[in-house]
Amino acid sequence: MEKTLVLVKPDGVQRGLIGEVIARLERRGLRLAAAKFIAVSLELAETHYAIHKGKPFYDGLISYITSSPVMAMAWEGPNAVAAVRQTMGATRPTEAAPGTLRHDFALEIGRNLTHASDTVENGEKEVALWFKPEELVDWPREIDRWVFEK
Ligand code: IDP
Ligand code: MG
Repeated sequence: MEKTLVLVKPDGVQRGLIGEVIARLERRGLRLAAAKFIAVSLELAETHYAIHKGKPFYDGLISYITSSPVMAMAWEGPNAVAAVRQTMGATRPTEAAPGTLRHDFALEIGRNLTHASDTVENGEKEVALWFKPEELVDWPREIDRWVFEK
């Protein structure tokens, strides 16, 4: 099953929006596969955001993500990566579509509430970076056949 990494970033945690993010993903029909509430180490932050190293916002991004705990989750389902990106909305909240999390709860690109993997390949890599294999729960959900066609 396709998996994607979701982080409720420090602003979402501080603002009490963990439940809102989870509720929207649950309602969409995605299935939770793993979750943990953690303080992000500098090492993990730098590995996770390695692709952005050298960009003007990199230092601010690293201090943002390590400033307060995050809620890290793996969600799964058919087209999970695309579905979650769509539910999050565009990176810049003022460009995010109404009804998306970033539109509904954020204003600034540097405080945009969530992270979600951007490709299927990165979904696999990021889930493996944030979770040990034994932390992933493979479970049959009673309603799966009413949400997943196959
Ligand atoms: P994404 O989170 O939508 O995948 P990316 O381009 O991968 O967006 O950027 C990672 C994160 O870096 C963004 O979510 C945002 O928090 C931060 N970021 C990206 N561009 C800027 C910027 O121009 N200023 C401040 N922060 C930025
Ligand atoms: Mg990204």
